[in-house]
Amino acid sequence: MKKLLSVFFAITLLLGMVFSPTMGFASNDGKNEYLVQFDGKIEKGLLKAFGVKDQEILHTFDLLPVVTLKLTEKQANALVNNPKIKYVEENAQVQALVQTIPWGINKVQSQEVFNLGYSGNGMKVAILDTGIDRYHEDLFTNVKGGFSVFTDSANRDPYYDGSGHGTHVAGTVAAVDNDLGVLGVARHADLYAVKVLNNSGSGSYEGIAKGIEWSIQNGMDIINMSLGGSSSSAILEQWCNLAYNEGVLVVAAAGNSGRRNGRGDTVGYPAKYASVIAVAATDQSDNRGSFSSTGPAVELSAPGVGILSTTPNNNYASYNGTSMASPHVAGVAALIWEAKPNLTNVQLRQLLQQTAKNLGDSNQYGYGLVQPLAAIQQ
Ligand SMILES: [Ca+2]
Repeated sequence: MKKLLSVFFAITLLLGMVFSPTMGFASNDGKNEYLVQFDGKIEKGLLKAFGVKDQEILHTFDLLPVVTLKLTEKQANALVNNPKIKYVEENAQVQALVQTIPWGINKVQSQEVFNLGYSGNGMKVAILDTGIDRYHEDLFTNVKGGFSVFTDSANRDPYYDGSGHGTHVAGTVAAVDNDLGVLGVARHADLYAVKVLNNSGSGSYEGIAKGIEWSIQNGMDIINMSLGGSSSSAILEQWCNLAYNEGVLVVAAAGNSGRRNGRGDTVGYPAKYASVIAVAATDQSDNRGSFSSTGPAVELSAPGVGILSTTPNNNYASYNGTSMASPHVAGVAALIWEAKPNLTNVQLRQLLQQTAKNLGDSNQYGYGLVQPLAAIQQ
């Protein structure tokens, strides 16, 4: 029987942010603002001949023969064809390019660690998920490779993410530091799209095993699995153990089956295996997300409520889930490992535990919130 897994998210799509393209200044008299450059000196008489009134000459520049004019499209087209006019350009609106830093990035001390000189350089992080949109404006410089376990035409491309889940997870690990979009925890880490879930967010234990095998064979440092199922598999556990014994740090979402009262053992697989770090989700006040799975296997906590990150086609959205928490830990691990390259994966894991901020009930929070600053300074 093929056991089906599903992604640990899908609770709420809080908001979609689309950065709109630039627009000209439109006005209600059918005229728009244009920048007009003369070939030679400014000739206001020429403008008058084209029907431009004095009050429609909005500005005259000093250093170049350029004027700002209010023109109809017809006037603009006519001016373009005059030999005394060099350029006619619409005065396009320039938008301030702004990069939003999602709250979770500061919560896990990414900027403080960056200021010490660490940003995940040289660390290879495999995102075992629905694929990564490698053409995303805020990811493409960091996506360095990929592999799909599927052979059908809809799912065989690891860089096609029909779900958006994998692209979101990837952005939390390593969205690029530029003037747009968001910022990842480890802004210079290398991302690898290992597509083990199809465009509907489903996959099999066999597929995950293939993804883990690829990750080992291709020298991945960290595996992030923001996925899981409720049934155990001895074979999947062996694959996780194999990766761990080969020196890979294996991080997974604890699951979104938590009860509101925080009781019970609801951690899914593979997070529940001893070789895998199970990550719980917290909010901005360091409280457990009410959905976050609980139990003795929970090892670390990270932001997972209202997490803004990348989604396909240059979009951004805010999701909830332990799927969003796990990549915060994967990113933090990349930062620490870059700073302390001689640590084994077992030592790195111990350091993550020892330096986490205690948040209370270990069944809900494990050792607590990951805090790389103390780990790096230790
Ligand atoms: Ca960015």
